[in-house]
Amino acid sequence: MYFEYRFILVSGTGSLMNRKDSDFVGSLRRVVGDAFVLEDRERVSDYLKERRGRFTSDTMAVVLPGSTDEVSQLIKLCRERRVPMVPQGGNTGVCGGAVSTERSIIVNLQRMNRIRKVDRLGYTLEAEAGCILSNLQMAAQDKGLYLPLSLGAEGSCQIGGNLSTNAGGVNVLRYGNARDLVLGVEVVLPSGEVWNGLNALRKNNTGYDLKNVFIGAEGTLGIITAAVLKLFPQPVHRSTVLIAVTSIDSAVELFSRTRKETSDFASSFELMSRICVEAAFRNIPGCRDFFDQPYPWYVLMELGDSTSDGISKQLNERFLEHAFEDGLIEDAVLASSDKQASDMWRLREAIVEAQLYEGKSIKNDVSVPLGAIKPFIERTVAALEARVPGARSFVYGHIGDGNIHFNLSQPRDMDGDEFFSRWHEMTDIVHEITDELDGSFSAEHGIGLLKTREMLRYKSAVELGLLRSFKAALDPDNIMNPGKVIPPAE
Ligand code: FAD
Ligand code: 2HG
Ligand code: ZN
Repeated sequence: MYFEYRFILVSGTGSLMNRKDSDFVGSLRRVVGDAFVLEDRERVSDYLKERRGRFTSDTMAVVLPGSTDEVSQLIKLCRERRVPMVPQGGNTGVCGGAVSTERSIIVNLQRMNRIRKVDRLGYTLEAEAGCILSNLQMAAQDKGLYLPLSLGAEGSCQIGGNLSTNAGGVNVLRYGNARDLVLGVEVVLPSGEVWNGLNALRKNNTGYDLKNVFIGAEGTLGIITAAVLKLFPQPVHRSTVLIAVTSIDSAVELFSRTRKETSDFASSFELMSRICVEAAFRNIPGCRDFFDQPYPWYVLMELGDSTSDGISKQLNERFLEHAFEDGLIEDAVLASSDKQASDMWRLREAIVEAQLYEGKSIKNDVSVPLGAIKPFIERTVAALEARVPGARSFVYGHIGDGNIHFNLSQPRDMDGDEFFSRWHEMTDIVHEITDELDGSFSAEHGIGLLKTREMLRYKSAVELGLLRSFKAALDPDNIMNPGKVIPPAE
């Protein structure tokens, strides 16, 4: 047994740590250097934050390695001493995947932030896992290229975290999610061995596609230390439009039409319900209405191209004209400047923060086939209203991908803790309807600690068995982000 229950007070931290823990932390210091092992409670507090206030996080130490070799040495030490480790990027994940226990160490990749190469001819970028997503976008842009992965947290999330959660975002429609943007990865396995899978090839048909085992694994199978990403031509012309519609049917029909009429040029097709934009107007400075009357639903659509003449605007105008003629659109504002387009995006992205001001919230991130979006929303709103009268459904999301964020805010007259005590009752309603409509209970945010219960419920025994065998084969000592993604056997 590794832990010895003779506690000492670690100077200046206010936390209790036994002698062996402190020897262990000393060995971590020898790998990365004293400055890069954080124990002081104040300094570690940011790494322990959990956005939803749903889980409590603690740690023996936060370790900041500077190279793949240091990650490898850290893992070997942890394996030898059976100390669990929690890989961490920008800590913006929303499913508790980067939450740690007091006997685990957090390995945050922030120092591994070198962009190794931007290949203008091959349209690829190679970077270390700790690079902030928006820095990679800018590095591509500096070379006239485009990294399409884009999400509200892009100023603080790391590419390693994006790949580990297989993040989606607002451009999935045209460019795919994080998984689709990866050509190669470098991973340090739970054995400490380094797998260098950093190829930049578009075609490499040599057996199992191992990189995909690590993408979306949420740090349970190893630590991603670098990746080669696909780049695209930088869209130099964009056409952004905010459309008001009266029904979900119209929004879905519009989406189907835009694919054909704009020749699949749409990169984003986002849905927002009135309650979401009202919360943004109320709570987030600078958000304003673009129409002179309220509408129940809004669609934010963007087209982009890199042709010399710029065809997006023309395609968009023609599409809108036809849709008006056919009575699918109530009103629309076509952005006439970059500023107006970014104000429209600000409104969309403000919804996440705006909901924080509306009391406690329970978030669901589901996907259903496009034809099932309307019945999904209608059935779920009705079932929830019947079960928890007054619960407010914030419905928005990436409907071009069939991905709905069905977020509930506490009834105005209900205590927040009472609302939270009914968490499973409400999420079960959402997930049962999703399942009946052949959807997924987690479309883009992953599983983390938050949805292991759903894994047990909705994944078949065969699938759970496969997941457990992967985990056991790669991480027999269960030191790599234990408790996340894979539910314990019943
Ligand atoms: P973290 O939160 O630090 O970690 C997430 C998981 O990945 C954890 O399990 C962690 O252990 C693991 N991990 C992190 N780095 C590594 C690594 N190098 N190797 C192995 N495992 C690792 N998500 C979407 O999909 N679409 C959105 O549109 C979207 N919008 C968002 C908007 C806001 C405002 C916020 C706060 C979040 C949003 N998210 C969205 C959630 C999204 O999953 C994360 O923002 C992002 O992908 C996580 O990256 P991170 O670096 O913060 O990872
Ligand atoms: C978005 O689409 C993100 O804005 C975050 O996926 C959603 O926090 C959320 O519910
Ligand atoms: Zn989203």
